[in-house]
Amino acid sequence: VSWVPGTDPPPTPLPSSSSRCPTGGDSALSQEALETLAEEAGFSGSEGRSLAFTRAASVLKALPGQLSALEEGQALGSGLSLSLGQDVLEDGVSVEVERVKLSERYRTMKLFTKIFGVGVRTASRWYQEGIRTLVDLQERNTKLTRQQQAGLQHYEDLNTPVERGEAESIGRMVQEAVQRFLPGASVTLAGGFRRGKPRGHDVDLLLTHPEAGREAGLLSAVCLSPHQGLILYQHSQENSFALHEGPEPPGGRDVLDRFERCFSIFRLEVQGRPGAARGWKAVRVDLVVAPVGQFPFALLGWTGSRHFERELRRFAGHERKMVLNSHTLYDTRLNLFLPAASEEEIFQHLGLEYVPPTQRNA
Ligand code: 8DG
Ligand code: MN
Ligand code: MN
Repeated sequence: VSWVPGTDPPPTPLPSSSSRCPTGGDSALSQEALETLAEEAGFSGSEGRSLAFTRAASVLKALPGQLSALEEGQALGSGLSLSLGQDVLEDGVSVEVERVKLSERYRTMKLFTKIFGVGVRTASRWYQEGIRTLVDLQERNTKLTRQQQAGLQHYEDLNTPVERGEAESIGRMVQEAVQRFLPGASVTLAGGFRRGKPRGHDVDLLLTHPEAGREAGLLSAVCLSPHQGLILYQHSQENSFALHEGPEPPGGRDVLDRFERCFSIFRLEVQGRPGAARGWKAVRVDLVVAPVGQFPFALLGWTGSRHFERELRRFAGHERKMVLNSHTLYDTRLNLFLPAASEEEIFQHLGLEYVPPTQRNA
């Protein structure tokens, strides 16, 4: 079975009344427009609508070349029409997207949620309190967590894309530190860079050791050791995954798994940075440690994209009655865990053709 997430045909045919493009006559429907609408829906707490727009955006990305408005509409399906609402359908999507982009709430929410450690809830509360700018935040002595303080302090750097070369340097730095504490341990670049993206918002590194158990505690050694001032901020979390608790992944915001991990900000030396007064840059780094037996699952999970993972897990559940997460794959019909020594084996268990990382960008 060959499967690309987000390209399933729409579950219901378009209603005949909208045999034209569901997005208005002017059809300035772009992936970017849909992503803006997804973001705005997320800011308003409408997760369902947000997901509908995200799905539509990735369907659009997967469609070949230029399509007629009708073909486009059919591919995107009626879920999108419902999410857009009748008034938007009549006025056209581009009008709605412009309205969103200009609205004070959207702009402020975007500004605040780009602070490391600030989610929709906090941003929304600040907006309601009348805070509008980063200067407001500082001047009003708003209560900030340690993470948010670091986020505010390094706001510009952390919102400047990380280049592949920078990610690779950080990978080497961590590799060196890891070798010192635990020879034989390995460091793998995951996230968007593994999917071949030239730049990203952070560096995702996955650590393991070929002998199960040896990896335990590795991260605190790397993150907590006085690391020549290389780490500007970090918060760590111990491994809390136990197989006997069953296959259900944990809940909680921004935590999709229970590996030992460290969310950090590194200080990366950079040479000849144009326009920069200093020779370094703050870079967000996620470090995760997986026992070797769970490594392929962790690698699959931490390679993303988020949308790909969501669709793959949905496929596993709906089509195969299996629970897939970053630790294991569990078959609920056979009542057993399906072990895997590579990502390829996970796809085999799911009855899917292997999807290489560069094709997981949807
Ligand atoms: P970017 O950084 O370039 O923006 O893109 P990315 O690399 O695809 O996004 P990411 O936010 O760094 O996430 C990479 C993958 O990590 C994503 O598919 C989700 C996955 N991931 C887990 N567990 C957890 C977790 O507990 N927290 C977070 N933030 N991400 C997790 O598998
Ligand atoms: Mn990333
Ligand atoms: Mn990350």
